[in-house]
Amino acid sequence: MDVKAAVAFEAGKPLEIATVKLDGPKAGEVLVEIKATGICHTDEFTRSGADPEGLFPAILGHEGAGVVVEIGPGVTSVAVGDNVIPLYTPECRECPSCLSRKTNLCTKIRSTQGQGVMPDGTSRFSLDGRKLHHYMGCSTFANFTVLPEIAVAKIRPDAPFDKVCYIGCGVTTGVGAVINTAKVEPGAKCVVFGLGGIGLNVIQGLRLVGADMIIGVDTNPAKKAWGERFGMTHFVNPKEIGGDVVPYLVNMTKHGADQIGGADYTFDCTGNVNVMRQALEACHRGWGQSIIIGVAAAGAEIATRPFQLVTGRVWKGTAFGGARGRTDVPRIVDWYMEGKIEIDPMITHTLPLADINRGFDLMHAGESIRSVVVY
Ligand code: NAD
Ligand code: AHE
Ligand code: ZN
Repeated sequence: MDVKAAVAFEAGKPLEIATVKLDGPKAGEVLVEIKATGICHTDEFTRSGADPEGLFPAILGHEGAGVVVEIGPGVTSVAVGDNVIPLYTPECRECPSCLSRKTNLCTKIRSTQGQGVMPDGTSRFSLDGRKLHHYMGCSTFANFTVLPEIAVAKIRPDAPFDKVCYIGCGVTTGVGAVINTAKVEPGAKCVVFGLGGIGLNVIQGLRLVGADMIIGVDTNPAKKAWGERFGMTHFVNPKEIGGDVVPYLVNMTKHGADQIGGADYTFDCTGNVNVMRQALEACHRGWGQSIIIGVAAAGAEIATRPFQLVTGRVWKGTAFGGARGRTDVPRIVDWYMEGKIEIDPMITHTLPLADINRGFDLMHAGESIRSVVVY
């Protein structure tokens, strides 16, 4: 069938709108009509050429929501007409990782997903006979896409596509990093570095679990008002403090008789390896945990003195907020529908597919939190 897509032909170039060919679902797969998709910084990371796994030409996009319009043989967990959110982290419930209960990183289809193809090794997208790669197993920058049934979460029918698409990545990543990865307890003192589409969701996750001190750090002064909107209690702009941000944060978080400072939990939501080091070193001696969410460019490495870890700080990472998509995503949609978490104010821009490059420009300019393409 013919579908409308934004194609990344080459690294670093704007996406091009094209009518491309999409082959239908095979066994265990579903055809989904994508109704809306967010634009995440990770799409930009790959588009720019910074992603060591990036393949071109490709149809990017991994933060969508839509409707199942056709199912392949053997599909049992979803039916035509179901509303779904595509999952770049699938949940097969039978691979060693799923069965371990220690991680959400299902391995069932990860290798073909990284090669930009479906589990049978083929791409279903083409243009004039030329293969187009799938992206993160989702390719939501097309109005129809094919996904394995283990890579869709069935959601309630009354949830609005143009809002809950954000649960396909940003919301779940931020809120999940707090709940699933860090397991933050009420009363905790926390620091969030980078108040964009992910960091603001970390902040609302911290508010949800009852953290006492929620310090937001961002070099863009406009992010102060944004952080406060979702529960941030203090704001630090590293460019305005006239010194190193680490001792500044340690001093802010001093508590207890010994007056040793440092946060209980810190989160990197920038993808900058220097910030990741600051986030670790701003943790409390003996127990502070720093969670890396940001994705860094090919070749980038993190560093710190081993002393930081010897003295009890913990460095962790999280993908998709540690969420098991088919199980957790429908629950997060419920939280949104019940008013437990906010999404609407973070969706600052809604665009037609034809204007998708504007969404990337707004991200670069720091003007958007989330831009959503509505088909
Ligand atoms: P974004 O561009 O919306 O936000 C980044 C924020 O960081 C901006 O507000 C920016 O001003 C701020 N910033 C930049 N440099 C800074 C510095 N030196 N100190 C403090 N703040 C600084 O991006 P986003 O969509 O929120 O994504 C954030 C990161 O998370 C990206 O690297 C993205 O690829 C990654 N990500 C990871 C996962 C995961 O599963 N691990 C999921 C989604 C996104
Ligand atoms: N391809 C990159 C890795 C990028 C990465 O870490 N992606 C996250 C999701 S970011 C969503 O916005 C992820 O899920 N990682 C787990 C995985 O298996 O990729 C690189 O550096 O190679
Ligand atoms: Zn993302």
